[in-house]
Amino acid sequence: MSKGYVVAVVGATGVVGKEMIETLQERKFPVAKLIPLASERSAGSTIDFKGNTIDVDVLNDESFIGVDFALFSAGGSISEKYAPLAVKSGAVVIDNTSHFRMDNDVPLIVPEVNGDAIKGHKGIIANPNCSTAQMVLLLKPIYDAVGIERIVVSTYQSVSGAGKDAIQELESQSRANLSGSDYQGNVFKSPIAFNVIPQIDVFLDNGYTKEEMKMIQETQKILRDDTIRITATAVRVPVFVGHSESINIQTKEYLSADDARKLFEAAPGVSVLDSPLEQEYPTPRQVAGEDNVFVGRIRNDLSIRNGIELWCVGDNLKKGAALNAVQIAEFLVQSRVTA
Ligand code: NAP
Ligand code: 3JM
Repeated sequence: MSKGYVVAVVGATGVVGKEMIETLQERKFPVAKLIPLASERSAGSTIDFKGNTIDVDVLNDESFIGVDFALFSAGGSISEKYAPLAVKSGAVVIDNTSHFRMDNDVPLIVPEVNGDAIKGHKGIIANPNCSTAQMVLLLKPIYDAVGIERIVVSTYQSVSGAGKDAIQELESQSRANLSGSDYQGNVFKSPIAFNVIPQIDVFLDNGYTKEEMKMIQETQKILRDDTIRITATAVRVPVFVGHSESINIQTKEYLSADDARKLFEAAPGVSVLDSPLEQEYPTPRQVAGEDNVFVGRIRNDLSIRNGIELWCVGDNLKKGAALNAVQIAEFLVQSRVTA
C-alpha cells in the first residue's frame, strides 16, 4: 500500500462522485487506497483511478472500517444514515449534501472564505450548495472591504446540478424535440429542452424553494452574519455544466465598480473577465472545466446609492461540489501537518 490516506467516495458513480475521483487524482491528493461506493445498481462496475481499475463496492454498514476521509455525494438520506457510521469508524466526513449544513456542530466550509471555521469539527464537515459556493467567493472580499446590507440573486443553473439522469434527460429531450418528437422526462416536471424552469428542489411554505433557502441560510452561516438580508430566485436552464448568477449587492459603504474589480482580481479562486467593449464576460460554455469562479458585467447599480451589480459563472461540479470537497480535505491535511 502506498503512503497516504484511505479515501472512500460515497456516490462514486454519480456526476459529483466521478468528479471527486478525478479531482483527487488531478490534485495529487495523497490517496493510499480509494474505496468507491455506490448502490446495488452499480454492483460489478469499476472506475479508473491513477491507472488502476477499481471495483465499485455496494455501500454498507462496514464500508468505513479503516477509512480516513469519506466524501459523501449520494443524497441527503444516505448521508443521514451513513455519515455518523463513518465518523464512528474514525473517518472524517466531507458531506456534499444539504443534510448537515445548517447543524451548529457542523462547519460549512469554503476554504478561501472561512477555512478557519473548520477547527474543532466533530467529524463531519459540510460542503455548501453549488450556487452558494460560487457566490460567497465573490461576496467575501466585498463584505470585508465595505460590508453588505442586502443581496438579490437570481441563478441560471445547469442540469448537471441535478445528477446524471438530468444530463441524460436534457440530451435525449433536445434530440427528440429537434427531430420533431416528444420526450417525456422524469427528472424535471416541465420540459427542460429549449425551456427555463423557475423551480429547483421543492417548494416551502414561504413560497421560496428549498434551493433558494439553502442559498440564503448557507451564505449567512459562511459569512457568519445573519443580519445580511438575502433574497434568491433559483432557475434551471438547458445548459449541461456551469451555473450562472446575476447578483445585486447593496453595500454598507459606497464601492466603485473599479474598486470592486480590483477586489475580485486579488481574491483567491476568482477570475475577472470583464471587457464589455470587447463583449467579454463569462459564459458556462467557457467556464465549464475551470477551477476558478469567473466574474464579469461588474457595474454600479443605477437605482441605489451603494450597489454593485455583477454576473458570475462557476463550474458547479468543481468549485460547486468536488473541488471544494477536495480542498477541504487538503486543508485538513495541511493543518494537521502544521499543527
Ligand atoms: P447522481 O449523478 O444522480 O449520482 C448519485 C450517486 O449516488 C450515484 O453514485 C448513486 O449510485 C449513488 N446512490 C444513490 N442511491 C444510493 C444508495 N441507496 N446507496 C449508495 N449509493 C447511492 O447525483 P449527483 O449529481 O452526483 O449528486 C449526488 C448528491 O450530491 C446529491 O444528491 C446532492 O445531495 C449532492 N450534490 C451536492 C452538490 C453541491 O453543490 N454540493 C451539487 C450536486 C449534488 P448508483 O449509480 O449505484 O445509483
Ligand atoms: C443538490 O437528498 C437528495 O435527494 C439530494 C438533493 C440535492 C441536494 C441536497 O439537498 O443535498 C440535489 C442536488 C443538492 C445540494 O447540494 O443541496
